[in-house]
Amino acid sequence: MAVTDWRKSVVYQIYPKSFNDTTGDGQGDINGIIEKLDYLKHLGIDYIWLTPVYHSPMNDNGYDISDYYEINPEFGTKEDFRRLLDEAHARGIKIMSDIVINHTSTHHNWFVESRKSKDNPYRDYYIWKDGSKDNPPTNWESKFGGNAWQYDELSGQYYLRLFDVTQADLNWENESLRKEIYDMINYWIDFGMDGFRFDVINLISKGTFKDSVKIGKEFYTDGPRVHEFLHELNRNTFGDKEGFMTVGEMSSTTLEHCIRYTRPDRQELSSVFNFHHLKVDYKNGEKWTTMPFDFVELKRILFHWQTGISKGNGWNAIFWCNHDQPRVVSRFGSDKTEAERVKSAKMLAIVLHLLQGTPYIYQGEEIGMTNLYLNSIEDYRDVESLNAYQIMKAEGRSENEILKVLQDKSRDNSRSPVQWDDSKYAGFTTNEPWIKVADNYQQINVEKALKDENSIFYTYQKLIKLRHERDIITYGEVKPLLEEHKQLFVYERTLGNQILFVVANFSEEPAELPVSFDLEGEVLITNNDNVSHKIKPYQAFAILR
Ligand code: TEU
Repeated sequence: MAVTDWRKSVVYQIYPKSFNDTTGDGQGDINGIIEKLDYLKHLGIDYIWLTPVYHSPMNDNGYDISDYYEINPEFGTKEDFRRLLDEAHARGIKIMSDIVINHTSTHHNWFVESRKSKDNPYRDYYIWKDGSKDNPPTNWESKFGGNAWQYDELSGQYYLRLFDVTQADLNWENESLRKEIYDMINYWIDFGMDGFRFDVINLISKGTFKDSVKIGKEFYTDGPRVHEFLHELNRNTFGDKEGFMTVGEMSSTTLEHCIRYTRPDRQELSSVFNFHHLKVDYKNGEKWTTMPFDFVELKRILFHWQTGISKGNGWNAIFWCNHDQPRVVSRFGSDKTEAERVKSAKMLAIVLHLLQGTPYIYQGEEIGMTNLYLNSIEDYRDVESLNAYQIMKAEGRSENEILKVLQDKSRDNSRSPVQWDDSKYAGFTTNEPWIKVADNYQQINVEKALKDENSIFYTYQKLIKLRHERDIITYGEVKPLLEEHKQLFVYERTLGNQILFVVANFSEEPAELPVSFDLEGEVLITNNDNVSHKIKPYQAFAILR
C-alpha cells in the first residue's frame, strides 16, 4: 500500500556487503538485493536505505567514497543499480541512498589533486593546516582513535580526518566544493533516487581550530554555518521535490538543533537520527566498556526527544539498530533462551514502532538476529574495532577483557551476513563469506521465520501495516507514563478522542501495572494474549480506545 504522507513510511536499511551474494565471491551485491525485493514487499516496508555503493577502496566499507558517480564493481554495475531502482519502484518501494559528504576517501581525485601542492586548485577542498612533524595543529581526536590530523610529508602540512586516515574531511567553506556536491546530488536525483541519508551531516561546518579540553567535538558538532549549508543544499537540490525523504545522521547533537534541522519552514532536512538513547550502556560515556544498560535513562532520553521534537514541529527517525550498533535483541532484550529472544525481540519492535517518527528496521532485525559473539580478534573486520583493539592493548587491558568489550560493542555485530536459511553460510553465499556467519543461523533464519505465523517477522509486518492504517501512530501526541518504573515502558498516544495505550516489560521478572490503568479497548497488538495488570517478562501490548 503506497502511503500518502511520507511521515507514515517505514524504512528498511540494507548494508549490501552483508545482505545477499549472487556471485559467490562471499560479499553481497546489488543483484542480491533485487532477488529479495519480494521478501521486502511481503514485510511491507516503504523505503530502502541503501548504505554507500559508490566507488570506494572500502577501508570503511563504502563510507570512504573515491568516486560519487560510479558504482563499486564489488556491488555490480550502474545498470544493476538502474534495475534495482526500477524493480523496487515496480513494487511500490522507494530507495534512499546514503551520501557521505563530510569527507571523501583519500583516493578521491579531489584529494589526489589537493595533496599535490599548496597552490593546487583543489587544495582548499580539504582542511589543511600547518604544524610541525610531532605537533599537530590541534589536539582533536579521531572518532576511530588517535589524533584527528594526518601529517603529509609532501607539503609538510596536516589534513583533518575525523574518521579513518583515509577519510579526509571536506572544506565546506569552499563554494566551488559545495557547488560540485550539489551537482552530484542532482545527478542522483535525476537518476531516480527517492531520498537520501546524509552521513554525519552535522559535522560539516568546522568552526574554530583550537585545542580542546575534550576531544574537539564542541568545535565542529552542529558547527556555526551548518544550518546555512543545509538550507543551501536543500534549495539547490531536493528542496522542491514533493515527498522526497531525507534523513541526516547527527553525531552528538542537541534537541534544539534537530528541531532546526527538521522544522519544515526552515527547509533543511525531513528527519534526523540522534544516538543519545544508544549510549545508555556506555560506562562514563565511554563506548569501549561493558555495562548493563540503564533502562530508566533509556526511557528518559527517548521521551525527551519524542515530546521535544514534536513540540518544536520537527521530525525524528526512530531506531534500535543500524550497521554501527550491536544487535538490539542482545543489547536491550535477551538472547539467553530461544523463548526470551522471540518474546523480547517482539517487545522491542512494539515499543519502538508505536512511537512517533519514521521507524527504521535494520536487515535481520525483523527475524531477531543476535550479536555475533566472535572469540578471536582475527575474525573482526571493522576498522573501528581493529583500531580500538590496538588502543585497548596499549592501555594494558587484558585480551579477555578486550574481547568481551568487542563482543558487546563492535560494529561487526550487525555486519554478519543476513541469515536466509539453514544451509551452509546461511544461504547468504556459496563460498566463504567476508565476515563470519553467526553460529545460530540454523535456528534463526528467514525461511524458518516465514513458515512460523508466530515469528518475529510477522510482528514487524503487523506493526508496519498498523502504521499505514492508523493515523494515531503517525500523528498522535506522545504522553510518557510511569517514567521512573524500573521494568515497565509505558506511554500513551492521543489523537482527537482516541487513545493508544502501550505497555512493555523490559525485564525477565513479572511486573505489576497499577490497577488505575484502564485496559478496556481493542488490543491492537501483543506478544502474549493474556492482557492483564500482571505483565509477564518481556510482555508488550497496545490497546486502542
Ligand atoms: O557513522 C558516524 C558515527 O559517528 C558513528 O555512528 C560511528 O560509527 C561511531 O561513532 C563509532 O563509535 C557514520 C557511518 O554510519 C559509519 O559507518 C561510518 O564509519 C562513519 O560515519 C564515517 O563515515
